[in-house]
Amino acid sequence: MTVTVYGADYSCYVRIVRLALEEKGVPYRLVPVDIFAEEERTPDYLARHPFGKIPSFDHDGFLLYEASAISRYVDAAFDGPSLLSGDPKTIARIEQIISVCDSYVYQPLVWDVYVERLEKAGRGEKSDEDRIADGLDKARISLAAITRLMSGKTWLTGDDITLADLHLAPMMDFFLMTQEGRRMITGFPLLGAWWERMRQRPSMLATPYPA
Ligand SMILES: N[C@@H](CCC(=O)N[C@@H](CS)C(=O)NCC(=O)O)C(=O)O
Repeated sequence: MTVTVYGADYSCYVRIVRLALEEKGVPYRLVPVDIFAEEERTPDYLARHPFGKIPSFDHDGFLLYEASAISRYVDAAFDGPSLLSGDPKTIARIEQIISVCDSYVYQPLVWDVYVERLEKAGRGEKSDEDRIADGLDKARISLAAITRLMSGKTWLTGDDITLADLHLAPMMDFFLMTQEGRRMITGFPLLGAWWERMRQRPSMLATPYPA
């Protein structure tokens, strides 16, 4: 049985898939693909992912792309604790949070705030302050929305960790590397407590972003 993830350890969406594999205890190989390097968008890679993104996934010749499809597949195809179970309302919440992350969390937290504030500065480029301010406004709406959906639970949707937690955590990790992110989360204590639990999960510790 061979499971291969194609992608980079710096990628949020690659990490979502790796977290699912780690939580299920599935051994896998990470084949590095630096998708931002033009020369790595080879015809071979585009055959795995026609939209030229990471991750892509291969389980004994079964090819898949799109992180949420991959992590659902990993959950269903392998033994280990279920990451998508519960009554219909709980499952709907898990699906809702995953969709909220893709639609309203990823762009502001990762691109508008983290990349603009830290990654660009690291490359010696000037940050776009308007974009950061707009990203922070959107981030505040996202954190408030997720806090309301959590409604006092240990993990995002209840007592068990699910694909919803694994989707949000890699985005939150980037956001909380910024000073603005750390300041903002103090206004959302429930989410702050969730992050303290989440960041110490062995799956998170096993998949750190490169320093
Ligand atoms: N919808 C895709 C999103 C994947 C994605 O955006 N990956 C980023 C890295 S975190 C990427 O490949 N970006 C390359 C690009 O946009 O050119 C999924 O769920 O897997």
